[in-house]
Amino acid sequence: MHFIVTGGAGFIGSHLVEQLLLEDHSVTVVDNLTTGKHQNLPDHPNINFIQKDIIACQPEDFIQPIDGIAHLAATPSVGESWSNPLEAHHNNLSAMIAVLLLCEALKIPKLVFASSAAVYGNTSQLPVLEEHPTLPISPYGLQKLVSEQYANLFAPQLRLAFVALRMFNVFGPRQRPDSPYSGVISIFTNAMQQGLPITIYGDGTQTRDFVYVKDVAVAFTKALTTPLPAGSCLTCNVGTGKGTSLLQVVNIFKTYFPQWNSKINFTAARLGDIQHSYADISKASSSLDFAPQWLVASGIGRLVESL
Ligand code: UD2
Repeated sequence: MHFIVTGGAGFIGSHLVEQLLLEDHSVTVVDNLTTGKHQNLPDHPNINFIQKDIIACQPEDFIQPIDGIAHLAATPSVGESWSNPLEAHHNNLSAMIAVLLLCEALKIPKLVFASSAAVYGNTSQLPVLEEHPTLPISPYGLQKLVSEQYANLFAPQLRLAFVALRMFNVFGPRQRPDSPYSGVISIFTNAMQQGLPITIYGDGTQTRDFVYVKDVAVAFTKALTTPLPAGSCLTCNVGTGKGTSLLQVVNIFKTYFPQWNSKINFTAARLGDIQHSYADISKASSSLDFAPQWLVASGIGRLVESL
């Protein structure tokens, strides 16, 4: 099959491209390389690379037929969505409308969207179910939520099968550690590698549903390839269904960096930080046959090996 992956040169997108190639599909990657990198992509005859903003793409840019599009291109940062909400709105929400128009023009039957647990905000009920209230607490979360709602509105009209994958805390190789809003695992990896101290906001007992990027790539691939009715909409959490505390994460890191003996600075919890979060993944399991294969420890091990 032939799929478009927007943001295909980014962290999660590039792993998805690898998975699709592994399953013998061909892939058109659209990426403006703002945060993505060309080196993230393998050299493969079945990749066609378009260096463009998805909003600037025209139907003529694509080779047809297209069996589905995975839309991951975004400003993937909560911090930037606060500091530059208009640009984030353009990249996160307007881009989704551009993708829907492309689906219409190119008669693409399937759209899989990279949504986020950020749509839930500070949910207090655990595990987090897709039916729980969505009360985003950042422009980023709001843009992801409204993107889902646009697609839910357009899908029946366009006879498009739409899947929103609400990702929890994704980690793995190629995640950028360079912003305070980067995932904690990429920040810790970077610090440990350089023998630098790490900072824990709060007491480290907070838990997150850390899901390895290879499992996420498989979830996207299943969403792209599982036959779903035209005009239908599906929303699924993507996580492991288990919470891991930061203290547990630090202990895992210590096994991979036994020589690391820098300080752990404990400081005040971040404003708005939630204490516990983990997903209910039964919907992804029943609808997409998704079953995470990677333990947090083995994922961190592979990440460290990749350095
Ligand atoms: C995740 C998303 C964020 C937003 C939010 C919505 C990631 C990477 N971040 O934030 O974009 O969607 O969910 O709920 O998926 N921490 C430290 N030390 C550090 C960095 C972080 O202690 O150097 C703590 C942080 O305060 C938090 C935990 O580690 O308690 C996880 O932080 P995170 O930024 O990786 O992820 P999260 O769930 O807060």
